[in-house]
Amino acid sequence: DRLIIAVSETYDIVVTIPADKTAYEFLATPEDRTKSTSLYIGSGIKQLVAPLPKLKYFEGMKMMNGMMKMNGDLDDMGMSMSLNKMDMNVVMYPEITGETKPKTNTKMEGMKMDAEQYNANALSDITTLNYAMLKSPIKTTLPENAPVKELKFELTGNMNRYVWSLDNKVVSEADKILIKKGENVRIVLHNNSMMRHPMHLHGHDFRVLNGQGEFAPLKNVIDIMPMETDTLEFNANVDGDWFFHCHILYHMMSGMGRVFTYENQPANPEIPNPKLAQRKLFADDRKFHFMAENDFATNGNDGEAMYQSTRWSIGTEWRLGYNDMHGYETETHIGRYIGKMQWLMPFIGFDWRYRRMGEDMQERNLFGQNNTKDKRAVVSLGVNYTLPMLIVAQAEVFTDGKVRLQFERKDIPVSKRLRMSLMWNTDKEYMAGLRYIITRWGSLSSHYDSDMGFGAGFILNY
Ligand SMILES: [Cu+2]
Repeated sequence: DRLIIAVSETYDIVVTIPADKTAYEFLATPEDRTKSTSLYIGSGIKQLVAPLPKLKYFEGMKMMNGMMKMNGDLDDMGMSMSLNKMDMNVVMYPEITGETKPKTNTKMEGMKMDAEQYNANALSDITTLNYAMLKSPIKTTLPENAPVKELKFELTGNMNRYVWSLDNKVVSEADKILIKKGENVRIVLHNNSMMRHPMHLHGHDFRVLNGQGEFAPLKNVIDIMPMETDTLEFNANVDGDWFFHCHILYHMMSGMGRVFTYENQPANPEIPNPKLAQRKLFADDRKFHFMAENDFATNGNDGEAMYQSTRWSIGTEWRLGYNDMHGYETETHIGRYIGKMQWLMPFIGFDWRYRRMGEDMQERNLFGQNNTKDKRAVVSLGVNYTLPMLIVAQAEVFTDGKVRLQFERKDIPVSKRLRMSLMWNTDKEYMAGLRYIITRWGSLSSHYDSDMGFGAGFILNY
């Protein structure tokens, strides 16, 4: 059997030890399967478990690429998923779907492919335990006749920018959720993001409505897979401000949570300064993060640095040639991401360039505008829009009257380690590049660039 335990989830498991002089291996491994630990249950001859095979990450990436609809919502193909019964990640688990392509299992015949291709228990003889199988040994029903408050949350996020939220709002952008003492609170959660989120509520155990009726299990963490909808309920019976959040700490820090608070409750003596406490909580998702990379190439240095938060972006790109003819160029954009999917980013920009062209050389852009100045320092207004296939379209108007349209797609996965980038703009500049990822922080690169020609180098990234 397999049991997938989410971050911060806890289980007490009762194991029956067979009385046949055999020690059975109990193997635990993190989800990325890089390490493992085992203990042996029973005494006698050790019965070993085969180590779990490596995940098929590339299959997982292809699966995720097919999941999103044009408006950014996830496409559940008409399956109503809940309680971990279907798991898109099975495409990455070789023990379920085989080493290379999905196993053609006799069990599959006659089943509707769409609905069952992610049902681990239909695909394999291994049993994958899920929430629908949990049952409380005692009745867990809530007080009858209590008023019911229903709350709905959509788990939202942006894989590209690593923004995580509820209903597209981070903690510091949302109000506290007011609940009344005595009422039964029902929470419906739908995961419209591409990652699993173990949602955790402080101060209460909630019932997971999993089809077990009066014996619904009590938990305080529920792991919700992409496209799943789950319903929880609890009786509001403990005063306080209680954090409800994704327990993947990176997601929590980026703002995936809410504070539940009781109406008209007495002041909490443990929080003498509520304003300060709130400011500290909000500081988490208001933090900026820094990224930078530079390609040390035979034809120059090519790089960028970004300083970004949930909504804001300050970014600089540079191209520094090794001589005046190639020139030196930087573009800085300060913008704000707009909308649920953050596909739109209006920005103000600052461009600076120095180069020395030959005396008779003139450049003309696609709109017939001349481009003669060797020194150029201009301010701009512009907008980025992310098109399908993650192509970023950029329109920019500069203070010297120039207009530029640009299309760029970075990081096209060609194979596991090979990435391609393409760029073209109306200044008739273009670039095509390949990078081969060696480690997390370094890649080999080669690119062709209309300004600086062919180059090969090494990209360092932070
Ligand atoms: Cu999360």
